[in-house]
Amino acid sequence: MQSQLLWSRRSFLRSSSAAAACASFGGCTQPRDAAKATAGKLLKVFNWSDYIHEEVIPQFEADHSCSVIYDNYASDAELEARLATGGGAYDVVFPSDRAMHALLAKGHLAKIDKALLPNIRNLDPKFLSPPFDPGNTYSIPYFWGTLAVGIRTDFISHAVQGFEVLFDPRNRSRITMLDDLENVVAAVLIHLGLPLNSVDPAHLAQAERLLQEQKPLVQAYTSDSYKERLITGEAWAALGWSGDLGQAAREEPRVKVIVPRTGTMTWLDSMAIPRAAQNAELAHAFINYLLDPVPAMKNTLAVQYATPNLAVRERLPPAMRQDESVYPPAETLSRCGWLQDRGADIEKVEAVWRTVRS
Ligand code: SPD
Repeated sequence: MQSQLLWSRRSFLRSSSAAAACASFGGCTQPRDAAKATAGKLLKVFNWSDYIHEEVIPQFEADHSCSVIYDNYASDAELEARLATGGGAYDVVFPSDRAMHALLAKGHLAKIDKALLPNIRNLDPKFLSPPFDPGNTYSIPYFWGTLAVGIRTDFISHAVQGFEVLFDPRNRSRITMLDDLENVVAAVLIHLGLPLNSVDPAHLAQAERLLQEQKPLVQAYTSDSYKERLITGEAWAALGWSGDLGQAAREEPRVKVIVPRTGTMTWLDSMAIPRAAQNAELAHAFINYLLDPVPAMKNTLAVQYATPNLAVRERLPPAMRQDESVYPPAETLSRCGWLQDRGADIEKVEAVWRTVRS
């Protein structure tokens, strides 16, 4: 069957060096039997925007003689809401470590059959069996990254250390913040020198005060358009995720990505199969394909996030392997932290966000 694209809300990336870099792997390693079994089927994928190379889906369709519907989202909250209502009936989704807690607690994910994922051997063991999913029963690592800051160096020429630039009145109406309560509150707590997972009412009150003071400086709370705003110069400083900021810097060299040396939040997005998936077999084939070094290299070069795929990382062009905005030095990472599941206390963080966004 020819590639039958049923795209909706596509968000693909191209990277010029991908083809050359992939040649070194000598082609894809997809089991032939798997391709036969999935022929003529439909796969529904729900992924973050700008999180895949533009050739990867068409190539998977061609290899497996199947069709893919590929939809995008911009926040964990959107994914959680979609799975809660059963909308979309997706076969593969990409929750962050934080969302995994919520989705597992609500029973929204299906177990993964690792026997169907021979390419799992390409993953760096240090990303396997994360605390939120011991034994990778429900999730397989996709990319990891940091909460970072992007600036336009032509408008902000002084030295920037990290989050402080987001609260600088000189950048009034030129600042964008993620539209994501946990990420924003974590950034503010870190900036204030407080634990990023704190639910101490005094700490949260400080965070709320600062966010209220910052409000007149903020151009937009957005989890997807900040990349474009930095590229055009409409925004001068943005709180964002490292790879999206890296994509902006690739397009516009006056964008600089800063991973705060004081430490920041790290996160890991994984591939998972919803319990309501209609085609678990094809979902496994797709996950296995994304673990294959050829598509995984294309994706890594395109998205500018850090790969947990060792087979890819070892072959990255040195400039990217050594890029500290993608792979921060161990010293910076030692000061970083992950979002924790705060149980019912999350309501206190949500209350801060409600007040700020009202
Ligand atoms: N454009 C892809 C963005 C992926 C960001 N995932 C980050 C999750 C942090 N909670």
